[in-house]
This record gives sequence, structure tokens and C-alpha cells, in this order.
Amino acid sequence: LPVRAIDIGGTKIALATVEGTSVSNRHQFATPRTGRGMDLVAAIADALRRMPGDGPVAVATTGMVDEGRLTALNPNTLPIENGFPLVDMLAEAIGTVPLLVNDAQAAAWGEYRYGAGCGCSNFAFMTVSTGIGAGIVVNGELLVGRRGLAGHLGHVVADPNGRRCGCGRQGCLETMASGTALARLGSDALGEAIGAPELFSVAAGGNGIANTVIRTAARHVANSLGDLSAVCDVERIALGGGVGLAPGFLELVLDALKELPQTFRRDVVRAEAGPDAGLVGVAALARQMR
Ligand code: BMX
Ligand code: ZN
Repeated sequence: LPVRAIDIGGTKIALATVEGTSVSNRHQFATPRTGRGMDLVAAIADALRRMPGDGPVAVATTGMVDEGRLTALNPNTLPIENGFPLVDMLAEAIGTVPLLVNDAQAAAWGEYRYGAGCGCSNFAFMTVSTGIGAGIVVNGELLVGRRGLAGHLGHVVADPNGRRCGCGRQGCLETMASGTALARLGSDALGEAIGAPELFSVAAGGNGIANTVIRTAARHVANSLGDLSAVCDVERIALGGGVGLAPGFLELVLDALKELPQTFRRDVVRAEAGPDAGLVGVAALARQMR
């Protein structure tokens, strides 16, 4: 059964028809970062109208999902009203009640069912993107948590003396290694405004300063994967997201992992659904809930 899947990220919103791992009619546009949930609803409803088919609608989104309501843990990643009733508002706008799940949790499920997590019943997925998120599967079950907070590894402290995160904590991993952080740290180090994608091209061109910024971020990610292993003891971890999938980033994470004691090291691999992990995952969840 084809599912109309939507992935709301901090930077872009992707839509596609998903059947198993096959993704068609893929379309994406910039996330309206106005702070108003209704602007997200209007943009999604409009995009859905242009899409063929009328299968069930499933939405993966950045932010915490609690009983159909969306709250940003870090409002810098997605500005939106606290507890925005996204399921109800979308249902009204599109005429069908969508499934709503956190993006990293959905992607973890997709990779577990169809991708890099196949064959292990304890598995995690981490996305390094605008923000940093993770989803955890324990004994074959997706951890969502009481309030949708489970897996929010971007908000585990990487440096207690670090800068204040949008979530209110100090020195979260997300302030040190996300795409947003890389743009800030790269701009500071290079003395000119630069985005995360450009930072990667400058680094690939041999710029030592850019390489150091990226390598440091990868070390923080590797340490947090060590923390994740200590907490959940998963067998394997898949890395995704724009930064996670950027050329060379996984290799730097693997290098840094070698510095950790063996007990905290896990098999770390590339997310197989690549940038579509959230779409594939939320569609899989929708199919299994019918
Ligand atoms: C943030 C948080 C997570 C999300 C992660 C990755 C918000 C709005 N989002 O830590 O819920 O999973 O970013 O999100 O607080 P992305 O937008 O980078 O894909
Ligand atoms: Zn935080």
C-alpha cells in the first residue's frame, strides 16, 4: 500500500509516495521558519494537493511529538508554538488524519525494518543535520518515550562549559556538531560567513582550518555514540542526515571511535535510505499501524 510520506526538517520539507523502500514523486521545499505552525500546515496541504494518489498520510517531523502535538526541544532548529496541534490542524486541512512521529525515531524504524538495522534487534540511528537526533530500537521495539523525548541525543551534554543550547541546557552535542553548529564554528574559524555544505567543500579542497572544525565535530559525535552504547547497548548504529552523510564525515567518526575503549565501540554504518530514511520509516510505521 503506497503511503504519502512527509518529512519536516529544520531546513526543508520532503514529500514522496513510499512503498516499502521505493520512493517516488519526491518533492522538497524550504521549511517556512516563521514560528507559526499554521504556515507549516498550509505549505504541506498545498504540496499534498499537487501530489498524485490518495493513500494514508504519515508525517515525520523534527521536534518532540506528544499525542499529536509538536513542540520544539530546540526552537532554533524549528521555531513553532509549544504543543502545536499538528495532527488536528493537518487533518482539517487535508481531510485525513495523519500519523505523526519524530523524524529520527521514524528513520530509526525505517533503517531497522529495511536498511542498515536489518538483522539486529538492538539498533540505533543518528541524524546529524540542522539539529542532531536519534532513534533507538530495543528488543525489536521503537523507543518513543512517555512524552516523545526518547532518543534526543542532540541534547546530551558534550561540554558542560559549552555554549547555551536552544533547549536550555549548556553544551549540548547539538551546539558542537550539528549543521547549525558547523556553520557557526566554521564561520568563526574562517572569518567569513559560511554554511555547513560550503564548509565541507572548503575542507575537501584542502583547507586545514575547515578540516579541523569538521574533525572536532566528528569526535564529539563519536563520544556521544559511546554514551549511546553505554545506555542502550545497541549492536549497530546507522548515521544519517546531511552532515552525517557528507563526504568523509562517517570516516572521521570511525577514526574517532577507535580512540574509545572497545566496550563502548559499536558497528557504525551509513544509513541505507540516505536522506529518505525519515520518509521510508514513517511510511513503514503507518503501514504497520493499519
Ligand atoms: C533537534 C530536535 C529533534 C530532532 C533533531 C534533528 C527540535 C525542533 N528538533 O534536536 O526533535 O530529531 O533536531 O532534526 O527540537 P533535523 O531538523 O535536523 O532533522
Ligand atoms: Zn540542547
